[in-house]
Amino acid sequence: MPTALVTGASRGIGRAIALRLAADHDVVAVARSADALQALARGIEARGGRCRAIPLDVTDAAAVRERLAGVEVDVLVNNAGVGVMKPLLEMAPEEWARQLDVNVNALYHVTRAVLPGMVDRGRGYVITIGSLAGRNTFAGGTAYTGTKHFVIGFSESLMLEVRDRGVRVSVVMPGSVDTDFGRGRTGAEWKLTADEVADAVAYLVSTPPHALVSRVEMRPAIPKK
Ligand code: NJP
Repeated sequence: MPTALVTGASRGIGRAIALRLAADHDVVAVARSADALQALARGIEARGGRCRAIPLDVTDAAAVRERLAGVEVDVLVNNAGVGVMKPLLEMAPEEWARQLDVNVNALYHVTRAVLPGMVDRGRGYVITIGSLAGRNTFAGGTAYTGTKHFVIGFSESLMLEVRDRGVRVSVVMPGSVDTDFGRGRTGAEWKLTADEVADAVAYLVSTPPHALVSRVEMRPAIPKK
């Protein structure tokens, strides 16, 4: 069974991706909330799957190196992310730094930890959850949209670096998804669901090794009410 490591698997989109990939992968679930990860692991195991919970702050470079050392990963889903939507003039230094640390710097820490193994084995898949905010802008988005623009540059450059070494790289860019992210869950029918984003990830993983869908943009298809 191949192994899929999902960051931010304690809730929201990451949890949905972990549950979806568990049907045909051993899951390695990463986030800071140990209890939520244990609950996820129990849920996956109750369905006959396998899940290893690794409580970890992905912004802690040393901890990422130490905890992920020796973990063989076939599919990495860089999903952990935070968003503080407020004007620059109101944004505290900690809010700015946290968004860059989780959405940008952690991509280096986590990907750098597992990519060498993929390259050595000549196969692997790195999927990063970006956002339509990675090509749009809005007031209140200086940090968040900036980080998600970065995600596209990161993902598509990495794709060109490793695609001829058997490793595929894709970015999934959803619009609004009904999770606890940012301003929080609304139950609004027009929003995408976390399961729909998980479907897109599962689709990418299911594509044949010689085919690479490197960018997926997805948006709600029903109008806002
Ligand atoms: O967010 P949420 P989503 N170390 O808040 C984890 C993008 N996106 O699922 O550590 C490790 O429910 C946190 O775990 P914990 C978005 O930019 C979303 O909606 O236990 N993990 C939790 O599992 C992000 O990249 C929307 O608190 C850390 C997870 O991240 C991805 O989708 C739209 C961490 C966040 O769960 C998932 O967002 C869009 C750390 N330091 C893109 N800090 C949307 N929801 O509308 C956080 O276009 N996490």
